[in-house]
Amino acid sequence: MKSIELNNAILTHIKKTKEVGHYLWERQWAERNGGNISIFLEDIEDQLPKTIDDFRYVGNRNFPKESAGLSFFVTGTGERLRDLREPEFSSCIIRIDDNAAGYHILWGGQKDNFRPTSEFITHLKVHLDMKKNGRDSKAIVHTHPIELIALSHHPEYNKNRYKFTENLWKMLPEVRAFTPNGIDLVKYELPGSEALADLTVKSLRDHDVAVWEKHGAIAAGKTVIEAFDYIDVANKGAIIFLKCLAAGFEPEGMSKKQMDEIAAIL
Ligand code: 2HA
Ligand code: ZN
Repeated sequence: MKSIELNNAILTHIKKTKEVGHYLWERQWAERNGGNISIFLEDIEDQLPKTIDDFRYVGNRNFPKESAGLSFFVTGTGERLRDLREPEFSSCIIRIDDNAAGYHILWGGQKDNFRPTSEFITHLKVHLDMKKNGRDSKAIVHTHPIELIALSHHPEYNKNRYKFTENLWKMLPEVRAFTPNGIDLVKYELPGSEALADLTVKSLRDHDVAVWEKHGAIAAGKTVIEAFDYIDVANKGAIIFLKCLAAGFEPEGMSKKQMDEIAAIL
């Protein structure tokens, strides 16, 4: 199968993606094929051979028109993030064609019927929105963090997006400081759907983490490590919150004054 040579920048991205895949598995946030990762490779154009017609092509897609010609590193559907030890089998680099009607697989995906993640439409729409808004967050991580998901089942707190962030921020100064734009709760939608993609785009415009009700969390960062960190910090808030509830008391939480003090030094 034809494949491009990877430059150092892409090799570094893949190394960090493997590192994060390992963390997700260790955390039990990546059961079976749970979770997916993508990176917008804005600068790959100069790596491409003159003609890419003889690279594997997958058509009959209907991507947003603005995605024409863009390239992405993305994990595969049905693939285990723990298998990122062998990324050429479980992930790929694709370039969307000039009509946004399909893509060429430029590297990886070395398996029959390999396809990018089932959540690709969400990844793609978030990448396009970040690009449009001049945001420098080119890496996206979706995973299944246990405590954030558990809290999204809470019959009271899953009704109030503001309370959701507030409760997590109040658990630990670090949560307030390192998710300064908050942790949003996105109402349940079918995994892989356009509806979920559209709600996620809106949510990540002004939050650091979007929690998908009863499903998982997604964040974007300059690197996959930064995207992972947002979710990790948010989940720490959920761990503390749930531990207090499990011990039989509602956590007191930091006061408004204490939180405002932190906000003032950010
Ligand atoms: O990759 O996590 O949301 C499988 C999923 C779907
Ligand atoms: Zn998922």
